[in-house]
Amino acid sequence: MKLYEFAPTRSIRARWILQELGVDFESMTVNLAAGEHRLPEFLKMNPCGKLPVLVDDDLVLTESVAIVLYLAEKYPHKGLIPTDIQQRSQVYRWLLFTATELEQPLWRIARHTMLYPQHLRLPAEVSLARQDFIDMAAVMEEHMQGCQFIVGNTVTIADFVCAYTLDWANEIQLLEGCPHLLQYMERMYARSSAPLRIAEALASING
Ligand SMILES: N[C@@H](CCC(=O)N[C@@H](CS)C(=O)NCC(=O)O)C(=O)O
Repeated sequence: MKLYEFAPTRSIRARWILQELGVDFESMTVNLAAGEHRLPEFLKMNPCGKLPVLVDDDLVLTESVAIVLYLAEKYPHKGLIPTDIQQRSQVYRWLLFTATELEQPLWRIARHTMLYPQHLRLPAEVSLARQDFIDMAAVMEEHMQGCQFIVGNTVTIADFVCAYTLDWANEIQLLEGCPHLLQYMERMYARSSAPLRIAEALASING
């Protein structure tokens, strides 16, 4: 298997599952800072020009959450996705909640603070997105009270995807009102299989 990745990005989600599964994989760095994701060879794999991409034999898979689901289903004996259909539906729920309700506000903030050209950035979008995140994080904060994992009593893929997303939020001081989420995220990153935190990954590419 090959993972096309760049350290401080959503490719952390895929790397985390691969490390947790203990699966051998080849890391293919695509340097976003150098624009390698816009080269024709990369665009043939992912026409969106985004990371991560997982290649497994003749499967070329994009979308971090799809990659995570694929890996958990490929190695069912590792138990990262429940076999019980109701428990599994809760994993789907929290994966989608994370990708739509938590990550999207974070992405809007990133676009309007760093990614869009200066003249297109809207400060009001940043304030709105921060509040959208805070409102949805409060729901998860409540859910996590007294819980070690998001679904049931064992770790699932929902935990890895969510912990990475909470680390992203923490980078921009959005977890200050969520002590349970902060503790949970730090507990997840204390696992021996955990990847670099975003700040560490950023430091690794900046030398
Ligand atoms: N929904 C996609 C989003 C992927 C994405 O936006 N990746 C970013 C890095 S975190 C990227 O490659 N950005 C390059 C660009 O947008 O030009 C996923 O979860 O895989």
